[in-house]
Amino acid sequence: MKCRILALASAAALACVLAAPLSSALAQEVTLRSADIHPDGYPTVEAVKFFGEELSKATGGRIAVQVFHSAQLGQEKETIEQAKFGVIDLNRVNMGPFNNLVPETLVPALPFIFRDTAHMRTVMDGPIGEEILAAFEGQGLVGLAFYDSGARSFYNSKKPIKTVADMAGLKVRVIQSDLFLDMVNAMGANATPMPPGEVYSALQTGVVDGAENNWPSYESFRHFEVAKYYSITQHSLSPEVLVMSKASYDKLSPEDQAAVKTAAKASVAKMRELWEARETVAEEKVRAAGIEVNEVDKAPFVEAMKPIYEKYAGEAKLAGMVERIRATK
Ligand code: GTR
Repeated sequence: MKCRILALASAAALACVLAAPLSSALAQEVTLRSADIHPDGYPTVEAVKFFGEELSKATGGRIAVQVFHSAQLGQEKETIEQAKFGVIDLNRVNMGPFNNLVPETLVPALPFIFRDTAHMRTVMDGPIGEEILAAFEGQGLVGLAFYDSGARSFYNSKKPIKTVADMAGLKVRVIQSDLFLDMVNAMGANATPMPPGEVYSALQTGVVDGAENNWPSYESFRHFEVAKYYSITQHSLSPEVLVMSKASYDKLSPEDQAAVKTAAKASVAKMRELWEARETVAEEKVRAAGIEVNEVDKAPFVEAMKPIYEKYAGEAKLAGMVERIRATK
């Protein structure tokens, strides 16, 4: 509708005055819906909010992000499906629930693949990280950024795990990933895949004896109340990932797509800051609550993982990635 005929004061001109600013505003404003199972205030939730603020700044307020935290949109397997089909626009999840869908995500989730957090960050910030992000495309997703997730260790309600033999017979909840299932079984325990939202009551009722996670999740899911033996195996540094639905991404102009990628990268540094602070606070909090923590000699656990590497990283492409990660200083 052209608005040069205002002087005529016709009904059409009036409609033009009333409608134009509103309709153009509506046509341009987009709110992207993002899912996270963690509660408000958890570092992943706050990092995605920060991403949204950066994106909003870069687009003059045209694009905003709303984070639906606390599994309001479902557990991770469900929200991955929603993102694939464009029902939601963004999803922050761990590598684990992607393992069965995107083979490249197996590599950073492999047990003991990274020497430490600095090594993990260097790899995920570099060409291997870019290759893994690109691999989401085959699932109707755009990989945007990796976030820290600390180190995952075992905890249970029965006893400290000091040796691989201590794992025998323990019922351990794992992420819904065949890699995690086989990893825990190869250590001699009985793995049970389960969405995170069901773990507290499974621990409480004895459906499982233990699980594995980093300090912030152990604290935030309140698993320390029902599984007080935390054994520092640090067997996985499996990072988090922020993905966007390709259907939603393709609706944006190339400039806005670039703004999404830039804002996502900017949120990585923010996440690292938030994560480090939260790790310390969470560990202090659970220790003060009276949990029992023990150090573990990791070498026998590393040794027990050989068949896992053969099964999950035996194929040439993934084996090559493993080699390149090991060679990364
Ligand atoms: C957390 C991670 C979640 C989820 C959870 C789990 O550390 O942030 O995305 O994967 O672990 O164990 O299911």
